[in-house]
Amino acid sequence: MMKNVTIRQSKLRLLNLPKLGRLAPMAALVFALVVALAMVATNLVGMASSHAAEHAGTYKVGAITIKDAWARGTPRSGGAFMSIHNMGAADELVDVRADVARKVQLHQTVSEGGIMKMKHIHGMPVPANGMAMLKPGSYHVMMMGLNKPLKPGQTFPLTLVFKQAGEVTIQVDIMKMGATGGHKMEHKK
Ligand SMILES: [Cu+2]
Repeated sequence: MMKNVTIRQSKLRLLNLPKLGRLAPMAALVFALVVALAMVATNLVGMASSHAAEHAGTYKVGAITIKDAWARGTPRSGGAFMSIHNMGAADELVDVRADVARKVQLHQTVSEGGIMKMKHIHGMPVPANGMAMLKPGSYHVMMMGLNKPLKPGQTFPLTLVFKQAGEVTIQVDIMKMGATGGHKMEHKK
C-alpha cells in the first residue's frame, strides 16, 4: 500500500510540474491539493475493487459459474451469499456442505402473512442461460452452530451441489459484521 502511494505521488509530481510553473503559487498549491485528493480517492476505489478481485474468486463447474461469495462475520450462526450464472440448460442447487458449522442448509426467506420466515429448502432453481442470487432476505446458505466465529477478512470453503453440473467447492469471503442487509430473524427448528 505504501509502495503504491509513493508511486502515485511521484507520478503526480511528473504530471504537474510543468503546469504548476504557469500558475500563481497559491493557485498552484490548491490545484496540486485537489489533484492529490482526486488521486487518493481513485486509489481508495482501486484498492476496494482489487481487494474484491483478490478474494472473491470465480468458480466454474459445467455450465455454472459462481461469483462473489460472501458471508457476514458472526460468532454463532449466519448466512452465505453469492451469484450463480448459468450458461447452459436449467439446473438446480440441491445441497450445500461446509465443515465450518454443525448444520449447513439451503434456506429461503419468505413472507407469510406479513412475517418474514426462513424455510429449509432442498432445491433452488438456476434458470437456463440465466442467473440466480443468494442474498440477504432471499435464498441463502444457512450455517447454524459455527465451530468457530466467522472472522472478517478470512475465508472458508463451501461445497455446492448442482443437480446437473455436479459439485464444486468455493471459498467464501467473510465480511464485516454489519455488511449489507440483516439476518436477524429467529430460527425455527
Ligand atoms: Cu436462514
